[in-house]
Amino acid sequence: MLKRPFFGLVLAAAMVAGLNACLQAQNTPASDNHSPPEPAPGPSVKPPALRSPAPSLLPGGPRDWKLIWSDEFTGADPELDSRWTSQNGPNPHILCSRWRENVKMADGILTITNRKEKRGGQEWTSGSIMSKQQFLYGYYECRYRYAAATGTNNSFWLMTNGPAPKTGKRFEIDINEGHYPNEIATNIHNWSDFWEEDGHKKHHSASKSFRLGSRPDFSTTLEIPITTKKLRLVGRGDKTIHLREFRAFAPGGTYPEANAPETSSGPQNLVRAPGVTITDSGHISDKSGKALNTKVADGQLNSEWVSPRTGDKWLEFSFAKPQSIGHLQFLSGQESPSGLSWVLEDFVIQYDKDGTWTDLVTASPSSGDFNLAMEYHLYGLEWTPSELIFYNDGKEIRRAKNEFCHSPSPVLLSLAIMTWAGPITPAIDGSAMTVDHVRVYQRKDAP
Ligand SMILES: [Ca+2]
Repeated sequence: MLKRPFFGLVLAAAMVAGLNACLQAQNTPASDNHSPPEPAPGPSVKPPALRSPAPSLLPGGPRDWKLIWSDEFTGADPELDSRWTSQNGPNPHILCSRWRENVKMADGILTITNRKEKRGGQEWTSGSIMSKQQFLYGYYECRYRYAAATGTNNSFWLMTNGPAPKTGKRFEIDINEGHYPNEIATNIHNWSDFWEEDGHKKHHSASKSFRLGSRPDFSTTLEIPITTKKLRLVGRGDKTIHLREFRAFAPGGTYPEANAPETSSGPQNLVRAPGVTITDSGHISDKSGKALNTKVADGQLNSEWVSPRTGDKWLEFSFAKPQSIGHLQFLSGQESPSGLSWVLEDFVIQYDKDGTWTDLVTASPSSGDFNLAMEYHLYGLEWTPSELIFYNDGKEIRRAKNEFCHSPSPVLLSLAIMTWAGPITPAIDGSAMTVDHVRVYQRKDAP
């Protein structure tokens, strides 16, 4: 998310401090701990009454883990500065400067607020904090709620800070860069090795994002644009795909809404450019027996490609030469007098990266309208010498090889305003990311 580490200070990991002795995470029954507050037992508790902490969801269960650090945000606001360092200054690569004044600890919740105000040479303000302690392998968990506005990046992340690591590389692990209303984005960056390409400084990163819930209109702006000759959409599960239009755009500029027609003045849909070949795994043909896959790229929102119900279901776009792509979108489903059906909710978008199909976006069906700003959810990472395993509400969502993340890192909680998190609107003003807890565990048998 950040181009450079934004703090110059180096903080050695001291002995474990800040361990919240009252935390009995594993033994606390699951509950929505925000209504109503429960008084903690015992005569020594002073008001305000402590809420019962929400339980952690540890990989394989609590038995194998010990808590080594946590913040439940139960103290008074000034105490935050004993455990965290706040950013205070502008961020040229995003749309906001970030300040301690935008961060508040009260009643067991950390609140980071976005404001429309000119400060630090930018039009918006927000906040970002970094733990003073650093940690290595273990399980990292944060329970939080997104700011309820598009264009906001609600992140829980790790990044090396200080001198170059003795082992591995400088790295950034985005456990979640959350985007309202329903996107979870994970990323692993190598910040040691760079090269020049098309006049831009590049680095290795491996991102994967997830959409919860289902909508007929899907769109995503890629944090890091890709360059590829091939792109494909793969449907999963036994459900016919009705794909009405698929669009890929070059990075930058203003993209149309996925459920709105293209305009002649807008950016060019790269899959409709001359020289693009569209193939598919099979399709339900029209009466004349003609292939219908070109209907996903004919500029018409009501003409569609219909896949068979079972078997492989994919649609592939091959470009005549490599294309730089910064935004993807599609419109699925079929509208009838009885409503919308056949919304594509279980799919992967992949691109050809050096001859291998590589996942860009994964979506899975889930019930209801997902709004990650409405409820608190758990975002977790198990970091081992060999793997990085990402979790959402205790469910594994991504597993990647750990190729270079082998040195201690602080924990960061950051809110940002940025175009690749969605449209920038006045709704951002006053919106807030709220954090209930952040915890770091180690395996009991860790060396
Ligand atoms: Ca169409």
